[in-house]
Amino acid sequence: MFNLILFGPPGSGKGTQSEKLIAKYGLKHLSTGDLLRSEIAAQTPLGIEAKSFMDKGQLVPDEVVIGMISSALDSNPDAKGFLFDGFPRTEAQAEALDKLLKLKKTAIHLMLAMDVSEAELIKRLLGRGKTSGRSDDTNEEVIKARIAEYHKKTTAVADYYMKFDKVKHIKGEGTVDEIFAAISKEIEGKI
Ligand code: B4P
Repeated sequence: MFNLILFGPPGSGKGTQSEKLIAKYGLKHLSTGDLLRSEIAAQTPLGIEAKSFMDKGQLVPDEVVIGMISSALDSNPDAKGFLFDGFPRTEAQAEALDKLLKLKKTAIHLMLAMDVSEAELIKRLLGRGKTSGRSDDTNEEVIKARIAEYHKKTTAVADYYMKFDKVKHIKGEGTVDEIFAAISKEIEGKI
C-alpha cells in the first residue's frame, strides 16, 4: 500500500495534479474539498453546516472532516493506496489520520508540499472563480481569508510530517506537466 498527501495552500494545484496522479498510479483519491462540495450539493445537514464555514474562507471543524475521511477509508477496503488531497489541514487532523491508518496497519509514506507565491494563488483562484461556480473563489477577501487560515492552522501539518522525514517540496509554478513530472519523480523514489 502507498499513501500520499498532496499538500499546499488553496489554489496551489492539489486538485489539478490529483487528477493526473490517480490516473497514473491507481490510488484512491480522497479530497475533503470535493467530499464537502458533494454534501453541499445534496443539501445534507453536514453540507449546510460546512457551507457556512467555506463561504467565509474558514476551515470546516475537525470532527466533521475526520468523520468523512474515516468513513471513506472504511468504504474502500481494497484500495492499493490513498491520495489525500486537502487533508489533513490541522495538526489534530494529522494525528487522527495517523491513528486511522495505524488501525488499518498502514501509514503515510510521503507528503508532497507544493510551493506557490501568494500573488499566483490569488490570480489562479480568481480565474477559476469566473467559471467554476464556486462561491469561495469569486471574492478576493474570501480568498485572502483562506490563505490566512492556511498560514495560521495548516502549515503546522508540514512541520508535523517533517519530524518523521516524510516531506518533499515541489515547485508549484510552471506548466501542469512540468509540475507533474517533478511530483512523479519524487513518488517513484518511494513507491
Ligand atoms: P479545496 O477543495 O481543498 O480547494 P483549494 O485548496 O481551494 O484548491 P486546490 O489546491 O485543490 O487548487 P486547484 O488544483 O484546483 O478546499 C476548499 C475549502 O474546503 C477550504 O477553504 C475549506 O473551507 C474546506 N476544506 C477542505 N478540506 C478541509 C479540511 N481538511 N479541513 C477543514 N476544511 C476543509 O487549482 C486552483 C486553480 O489553479 C485552478 O483553476 C487550476 O486550473 C489552476 N492551476 C492549477 N495548476 C496550475 C498551474 N500549474 N498553472 C496555472 N494554473 C494552475
